[in-house]
Amino acid sequence: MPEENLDHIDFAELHKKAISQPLVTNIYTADPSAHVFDGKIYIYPSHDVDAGDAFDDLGSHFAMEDYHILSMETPTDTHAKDHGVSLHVKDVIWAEKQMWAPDAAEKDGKYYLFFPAKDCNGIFRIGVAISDSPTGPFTPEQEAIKDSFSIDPAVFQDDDGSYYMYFGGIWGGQLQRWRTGEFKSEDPESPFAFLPEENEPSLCAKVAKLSTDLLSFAEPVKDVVILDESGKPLLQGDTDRRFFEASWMHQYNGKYYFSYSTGDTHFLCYAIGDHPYGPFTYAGRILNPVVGWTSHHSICAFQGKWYLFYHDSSLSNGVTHLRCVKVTELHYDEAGKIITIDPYK
Ligand code: FUB
Repeated sequence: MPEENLDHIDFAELHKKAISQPLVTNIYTADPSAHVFDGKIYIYPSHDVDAGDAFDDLGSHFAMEDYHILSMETPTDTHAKDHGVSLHVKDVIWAEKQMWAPDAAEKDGKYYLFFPAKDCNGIFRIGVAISDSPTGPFTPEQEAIKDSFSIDPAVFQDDDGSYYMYFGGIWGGQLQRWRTGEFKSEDPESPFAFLPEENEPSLCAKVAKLSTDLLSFAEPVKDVVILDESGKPLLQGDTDRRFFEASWMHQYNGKYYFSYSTGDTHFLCYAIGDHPYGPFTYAGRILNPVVGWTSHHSICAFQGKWYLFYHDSSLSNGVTHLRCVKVTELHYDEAGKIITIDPYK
């Protein structure tokens, strides 16, 4: 992920054109996972910091150490409340660094924070921490979720009360290193080793049903297959459409919408299926590229309207790893297609 050349961007103009503004400005935030708990919006973001690490394709410059939870009375508020540190990496025994994009779920009055971090071997795992409050503080489990790997957990509650975790990310997210079911540690400096060829089916996000206590996988992980219009899996070379990272799942009119980032082509896209496991058929773009290399999101309904929570790097005038979370309304057409959003008018 090369450091971007920002010389061509007029940031004063960009701020004016932005369709929405940062929800908090006291800290840098990213990867917003939004949920409605007890009638209020809670946002579970990454907390971006500048730790001085050099830019690289592995994302070493994303050196986050803790999580802050944000809340809003309604998505039309211009600012969110920052509830302070809810979990720090120093309190997670199994984790060493890089607290990347989290998500949360509620069950029976308890709140579960799911988060990826690198362990002391430099391998991304996914952990879980529990609280009586949606804003924490969260108490982490002693070990990462058994058989978890890679990044970007997104936990979806289905109508029947089952919970599913979607996860994974390529390049720095290490998904390609798990293709055989075991972690490949050779050639550790290259994020491109072990990727499929361009004409092979693309790497898939992963999904697993969670156990009833939400602390483990209830089954072996499965691929989240995305098909093209002719029913064939998207290819690795189809970089405008294939999965890269940042999974999310929501339901609309009885269909399951799996959404994700295309990473190096910077789109948020979605695919529609009839079951939480898919398969899903590619359906289009949700958000065109934002300022900053990464794009990440969540989709959440509130009082009959739908909202896209997303981020860009506008608050830092374009610094890739210093981002800010935002929200905008999202619309569907009559056929259930999401109308593509331009982040700057
Ligand atoms: O915030 C670190 C990483 O950047 C996330 O895990 C990715 O989804 C991307 O947003």
